[in-house]
Amino acid sequence: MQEDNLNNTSPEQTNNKEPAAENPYQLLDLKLTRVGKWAAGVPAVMAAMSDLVEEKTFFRGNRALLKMNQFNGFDCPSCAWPDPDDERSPVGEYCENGAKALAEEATTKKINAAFFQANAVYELAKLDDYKIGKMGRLAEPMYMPLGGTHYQPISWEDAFKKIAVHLNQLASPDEAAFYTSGRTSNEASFVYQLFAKVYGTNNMPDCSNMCHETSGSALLPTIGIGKGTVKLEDFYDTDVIVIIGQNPGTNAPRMMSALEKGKKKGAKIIAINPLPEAGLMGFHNPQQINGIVGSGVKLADLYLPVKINGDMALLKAIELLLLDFEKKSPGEVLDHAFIEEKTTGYNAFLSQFEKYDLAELSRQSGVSEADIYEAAQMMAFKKRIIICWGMGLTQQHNGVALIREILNLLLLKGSIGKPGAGICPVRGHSNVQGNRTMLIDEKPTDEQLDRLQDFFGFEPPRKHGYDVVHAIKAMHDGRLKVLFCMGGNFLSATPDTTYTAEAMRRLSLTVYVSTKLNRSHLVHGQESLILPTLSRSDIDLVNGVHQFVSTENSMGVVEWSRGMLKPVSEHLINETQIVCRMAIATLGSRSVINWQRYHDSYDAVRDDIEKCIPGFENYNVRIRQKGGFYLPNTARDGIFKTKTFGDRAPFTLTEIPDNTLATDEYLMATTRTHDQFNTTIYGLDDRYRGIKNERRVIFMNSVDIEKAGFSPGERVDLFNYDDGIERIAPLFIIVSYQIPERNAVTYFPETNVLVSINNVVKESNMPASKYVKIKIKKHDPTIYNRINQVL
Ligand SMILES: Nc1nc2c(c(=O)[nH]1)N[C@H]1C(S)=C(S)[C@@H](COP(=O)(O)OP(=O)(O)OC[C@H]3O[C@@H](n4cnc5c(=O)[nH]c(N)nc54)[C@H](O)[C@@H]3O)O[C@H]1N2
Ligand SMILES: Nc1nc2c(c(=O)[nH]1)N[C@H]1C(S)=C(S)[C@@H](COP(=O)(O)OP(=O)(O)OC[C@H]3O[C@@H](n4cnc5c(=O)[nH]c(N)nc54)[C@H](O)[C@@H]3O)O[C@H]1N2
Ligand SMILES: [Mo]
Repeated sequence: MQEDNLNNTSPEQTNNKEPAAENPYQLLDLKLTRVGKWAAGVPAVMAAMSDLVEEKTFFRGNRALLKMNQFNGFDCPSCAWPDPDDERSPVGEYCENGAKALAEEATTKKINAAFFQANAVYELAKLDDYKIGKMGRLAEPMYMPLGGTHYQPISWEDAFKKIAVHLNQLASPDEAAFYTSGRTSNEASFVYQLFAKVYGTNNMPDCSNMCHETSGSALLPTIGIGKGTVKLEDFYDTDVIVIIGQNPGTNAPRMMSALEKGKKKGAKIIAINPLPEAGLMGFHNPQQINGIVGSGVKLADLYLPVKINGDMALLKAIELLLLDFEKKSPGEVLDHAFIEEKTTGYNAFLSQFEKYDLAELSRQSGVSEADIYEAAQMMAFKKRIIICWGMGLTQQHNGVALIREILNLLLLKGSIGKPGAGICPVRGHSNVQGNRTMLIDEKPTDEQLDRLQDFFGFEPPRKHGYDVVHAIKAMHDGRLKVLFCMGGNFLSATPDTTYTAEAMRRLSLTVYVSTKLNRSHLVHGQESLILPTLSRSDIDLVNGVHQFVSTENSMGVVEWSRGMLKPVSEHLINETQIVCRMAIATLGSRSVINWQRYHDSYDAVRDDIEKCIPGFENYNVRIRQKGGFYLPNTARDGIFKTKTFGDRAPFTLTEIPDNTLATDEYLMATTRTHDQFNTTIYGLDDRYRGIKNERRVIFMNSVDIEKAGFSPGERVDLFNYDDGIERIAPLFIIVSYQIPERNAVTYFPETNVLVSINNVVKESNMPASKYVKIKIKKHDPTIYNRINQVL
């Protein structure tokens, strides 16, 4: 390993016997720059290009960029924002962060057996995630034997045999779990879930369990579908767009073009966020020359600086005012015909407002009465409202209730299920929505299972399986023994890092199908396999035929995707083939399914998806049509087919949470920088928030900094005490920022160590990683001794 890599190791972590589960506790060299008021523009173009140069893939990468998100190209591996149905920019239908994602996988650097022979896992774990990711693409299958210190090469054949031996010796199939991150294609996902079910378990935790599970839990019982209802074109002709708990400038940058277009047609934008994110405030469209050099467009007409978890009070305050306006202008604010015909529970909903008072709601939300009034005014006499949300809501302990409150608001206005109106949960991973549609779900419904049973003639397991949080607990107490991961970075993405690392080390086998090395490979089970695979931009040849896969975006469009880069190694095989070969090795003659047929052709997979999942009629024909096809969405058409409420959407009664903090406590949200994709760290800056070259920062309000006797730039340690356990994240730098008092923001995965495994969202069981109670103390250089004790 190179010298400079070792220099980044913190001495304290080298004392541990196990490979470090966390990034080195070491600071880089923080520089503060101006906080951005605009997103994209020239710096974004420059940043995108510089990542390609750094990854030594400029020409390869640029050629690929021109194909990304084009009708005949491949789907961007970054976010799930849809591509325009009609025209696509010939210069490039991508954004800065899409280009970074591509640079990350298009790199020609690779790591193979010689690399693993030269570097013990223990040594690799001393590097930070940024350096680990920059090592290059995984180039051949690797195996860690029991008690081993180095991964060693293994043939594909032997790797599948090892998996088969482990899976077949378990006392029950429920001792294995099959995780999915959200990049896996529809074809691979379908085959993967089918394998798990034929093998005998519904233990299919997935990244949704940390992402939009909350949205699904809120919506499925209330509108009959767990997805959003709007299309891209709805943004182009609407009255009001609300963006709450989401940072589009960084995490869905192509959404900005849609917002710009809507805005030009007269839509007003309201942004609700504890941070004044650059991407909410303004936008320079890098795809238009005047956007690169000109003054850009102002986006948010109104910015509401809500406190962390103050959203419930804010939403109720807006509703209170709407009801008040309605009294003054009867029939002009609420849509009574809609309420009468399509909803239920209106009277009970109304009666709760007797107990609410605007001044109190304003105090609880942190937003001034005047601002709340303005927001309510902007919506009161408009009929078409779109509400978008992201992790700022779904990762709150009351996230399900929050999303139902959004629905309450739209039901009052009759603003769902018609053009220019509705809900838009902005999905994360590029095919996370497709994974669910393909039945990657720990709680499949009986109808879904019946269809599989009828078509394939096997009896799928009916018992619900483990989600992410349940899986970690089951690993910890020995109920799970094998964890198979289709992509992702299970250790770093999940909460309570110390606990989760313990849990993972107890497994008898961990298997990772991955494109890049990450920390989960280093904190592994007793035996471990790394299976390298093709990425979305790679050419996927099966029996000499250039294959394409399909994905579903955030708005339910299924579209094809065909890679065009030469793979970095001849040892890479695609995810579908990995599953089929694992199935053949594990199930042998026990299986009624012809895995070889799927192995040899994605068309065969699509033919069978069509038979088992509604909405995919004529899949192989329609997927070849320009732009793909929309999946059916009853709620979009204004039909709410719910189990409990018939054809009506219910108003839900929700509570305002009590967010009282102890005098030295703060409420912390963990979030993303502009330079990462989840646990993949592209760079060490967070340009729009004015941070350069550091990730161990904590954003605090200047009043809090002063009250606590700290100063900006000071080094502190962070603590969480949920469940009576001390959790420590050492060595962070205070950055004074425009954030509500008693709130703090840090980046994940570094602060996942502070999120208790029991701090979950009610009903969806997601980690509440944007609602973490912390204490902040001056940095104590002896703190590391205490961490070692905890470990
Ligand atoms: N470049 C890039 N793109 C990505 C990703 C990435 O990591 N990098 N990740 C992908 C994935 S998997 C996902 S799920 C999405 C995530 O995209 P987002 O949903 O935008 O996720 P975050 O950045 O975690 O946080 C969103 C916002 O929530 C705000 N927030 C925090 N607490 C609260 C609160 O109590 N109330 C309100 N109203 N707001 C709050 C934060 O200030 C932040 O602006 O992006 C996807 N796209
Ligand atoms: N504290 C905190 N924790 C969070 C969040 C938060 O906001 N705060 N956000 C949560 C959210 S929204 C999500 S979605 C999860 C994300 O959790 P994951 O999806 O598990 O994590 P990623 O970092 O996206 O996974 C990155 C890894 O995926 C592999 N990979 C990339 N592309 C491919 C591919 O095409 N095929 C295969 N097989 N592997 C590939 C690479 O090896 C890479 O290292 O994290 C969650 N964790
Ligand atoms: Mo996500």
